[in-house]
Amino acid sequence: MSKWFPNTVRFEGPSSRNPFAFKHYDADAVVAGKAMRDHLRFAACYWHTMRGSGADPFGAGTMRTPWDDGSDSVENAQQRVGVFFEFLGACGIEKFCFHDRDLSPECATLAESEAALDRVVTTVRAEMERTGAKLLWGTANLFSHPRYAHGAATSCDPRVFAHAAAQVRRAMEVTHELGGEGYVFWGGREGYQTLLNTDMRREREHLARFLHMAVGHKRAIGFTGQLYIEPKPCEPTKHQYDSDAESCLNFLREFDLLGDLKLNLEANHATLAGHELMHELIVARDAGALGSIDANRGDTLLGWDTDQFPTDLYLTTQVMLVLLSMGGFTTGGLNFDAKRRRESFDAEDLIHAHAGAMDAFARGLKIAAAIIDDGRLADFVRTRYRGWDEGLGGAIERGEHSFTSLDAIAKSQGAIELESGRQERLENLLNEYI
Ligand code: XUL
Ligand code: CO
Repeated sequence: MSKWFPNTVRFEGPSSRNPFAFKHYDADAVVAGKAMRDHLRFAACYWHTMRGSGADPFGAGTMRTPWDDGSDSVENAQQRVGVFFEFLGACGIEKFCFHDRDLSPECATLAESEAALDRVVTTVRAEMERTGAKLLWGTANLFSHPRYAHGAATSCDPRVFAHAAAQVRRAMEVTHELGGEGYVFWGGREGYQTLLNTDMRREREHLARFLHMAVGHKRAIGFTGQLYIEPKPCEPTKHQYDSDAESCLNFLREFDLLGDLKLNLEANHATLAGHELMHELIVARDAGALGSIDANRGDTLLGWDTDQFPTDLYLTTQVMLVLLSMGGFTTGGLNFDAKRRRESFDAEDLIHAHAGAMDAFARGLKIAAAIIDDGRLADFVRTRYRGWDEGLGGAIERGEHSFTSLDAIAKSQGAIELESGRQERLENLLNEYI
């Protein structure tokens, strides 16, 4: 039993009223031909879970972390790692994600920071071996330190580009050493606050150059994990170059990187971009680039990245509908890039937050599988587009028509009578299962 997390969450079924039990997530239960754990591939993130203090722009941290002595020592960092793996075990989470600088402190020089990281990674490796937990992806923090004020790969100062390259180099090696299945690029400060001081063409080219170097280094060290880019439109900068799924795909195509990077899509980032997460997922899926998901949500009344735990069954159902439609994750997973509210400061709140989100996704999985099994939703869409399967539509799709030939058809085909889109009926169908 864990000292800090004495309640181990296990599956008790939908009638359980135990706040420390799963009502729906039963890791071994088979849904749509696969165990739930293999569909959902849950991961906890180190940054919010272990390093989130609860501080906000108006107030200090509130989280109670009695295991943490508050210092920047390597020993304290190692102690935290042990607590994190206890937490994973208590919650039944089998994967995790980290930034280099969440794990270990930033020191006076790059070499010292690397040495500190190596020591903490030794503890991480030992804990992974002890518990069997796996690394979903790693990343480097290229946004917190003041040197990144103007960006990292897109900084106006090439010395910053070099520092960022060195940091990613080591973070990628550590990810590889720990058997990570992926590596993420999120461009926290890769954007601008004002175009008056910004050479956007150059900055985007530099970002592409940086990513090509990352691909080169990945090959050089024999890392076979998947590289991802994580779209977000803004915050901290006014505009980020990786704004949304479509702009990332355009960027990757423009700079010949689409074969090497997939997308890691985050729910709250989609909201900030003015999209539904389902839209982002479908854009990526249709380009063969849906890699992984940062599972969280925003708040409709707060227009910023609140990173709340996902508990909305409509959201989890939509995610699982798209995931099942593409046959599920390969290297990716559902990483809870989510933090407790500032007012939920007890260690046990970490458990409630993650367990509830896992249950919400387990229900989303069961609901989506049932909707697919039912078949009416897919049938409706198929029938709606049936005009394109043969005859006129088939010929247009095959490229057999021109404006001239269609002009003749349009003039002779008579009045067009449309069929209803039946949105409300389809929403009711979803509710039959939710
Ligand atoms: C920030 C965010 C990051 C990335 C990894 O909004 O989502 O935590 O997931 O750098
Ligand atoms: Co994220």
